[in-house]
Amino acid sequence: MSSWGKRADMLEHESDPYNAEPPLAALAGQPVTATDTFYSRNHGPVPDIDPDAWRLVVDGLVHTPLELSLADLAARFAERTLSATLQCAGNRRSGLIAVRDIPGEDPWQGGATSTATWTGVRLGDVLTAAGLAGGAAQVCFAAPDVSSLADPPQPYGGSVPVAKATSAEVLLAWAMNGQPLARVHGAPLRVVVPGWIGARSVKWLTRITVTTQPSDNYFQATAYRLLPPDADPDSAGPGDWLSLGPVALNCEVLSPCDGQRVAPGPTTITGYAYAGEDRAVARVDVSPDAGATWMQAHLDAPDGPWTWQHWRLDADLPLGAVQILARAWDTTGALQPEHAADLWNPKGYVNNSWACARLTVGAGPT
Ligand SMILES: Nc1nc2c(c(=O)[nH]1)N[C@H]1C(S)=C(S)[C@@H](COP(=O)(O)O)O[C@H]1N2
Ligand SMILES: [Mo]
Repeated sequence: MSSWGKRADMLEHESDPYNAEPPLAALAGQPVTATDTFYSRNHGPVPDIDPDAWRLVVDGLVHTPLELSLADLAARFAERTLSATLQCAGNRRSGLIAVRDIPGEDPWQGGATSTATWTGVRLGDVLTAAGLAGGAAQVCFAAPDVSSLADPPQPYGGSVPVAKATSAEVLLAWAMNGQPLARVHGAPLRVVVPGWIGARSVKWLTRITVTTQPSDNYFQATAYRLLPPDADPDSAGPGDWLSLGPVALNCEVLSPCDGQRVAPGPTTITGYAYAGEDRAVARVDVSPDAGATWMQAHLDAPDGPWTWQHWRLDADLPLGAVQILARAWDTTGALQPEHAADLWNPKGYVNNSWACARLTVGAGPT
């Protein structure tokens, strides 16, 4: 075990704040990610909240402001359980850094994506109890973890539009994979916004405020925005450029892994594909020969409408250096973009270029 109860072979980008992803092989073939394997992304120190003293405040543009304990939430609202994938907007940033350096941002590989079953109540049910008042357009989330990435430092926060917040899949979760939520994943209560970038699934939730405008928190207004390549991230201000919300179509090769040596002959290539909000994965193409020929992978059924899908293909790999490519299509007919170079952006978000694993195929020890 390494920090925070995670498996020993986590790829730890930072210890404080704790930022770590599993090796890709650990995600292979697992529709649900074990909690000790689930990536964790933090912008400040992990709070230690006394669940008995903790309260959730619901205020802003509501008819009846609420203050709820965990027991109140469980008693007043129906319990729901749902499988959902979380994906960080920085997932696969390492592929963008390979194009051009991105100072100050972690080089996440494709492991900043994981899936869990979440248990709690619908955010929509809580908002119904509070009663949305006229002008309600955005639902803002506030947490107590203070991040020095903002200048001056500020607690983490974010928001989603009312239409998403009141959708049935958006949960306030107190359990993950059937266990009480771990501290590092947001205990005692976090938001889970399936289909949207992980940044909106605010952990250690203490306040929900209904407003007319998106949250002015640094992590909503300034970070998690897609800037054009020539923009200066240090001078980009609140509200500039595109605020990231719904996840982009993406995929990754999980096994064999990039850099691995494998024996010649039949090999099962596996990976994940994920389409995010409003779409599903329609097809995954895999090329065992750097794009000269493509075959369609077998897609496993998803664990529900809000999760990734695993895929696999049996291929006969030739001797020598082999480059495996994978690319997903979604149900709107969109295909992932080919090159990371076309997607490079100053903060290194949304690398959804074709996945690639470079292997050495040879006899001898693998
Ligand atoms: N309070 C708080 N919530 C947060 C964060 C944070 O730093 N503080 N990080 C966000 C980001 S960017 C991601 S990708 C997910 C990661 O959730 P996990 O650590 O449970 O995997 O949490 C989100 N919620
Ligand atoms: Mo993230």
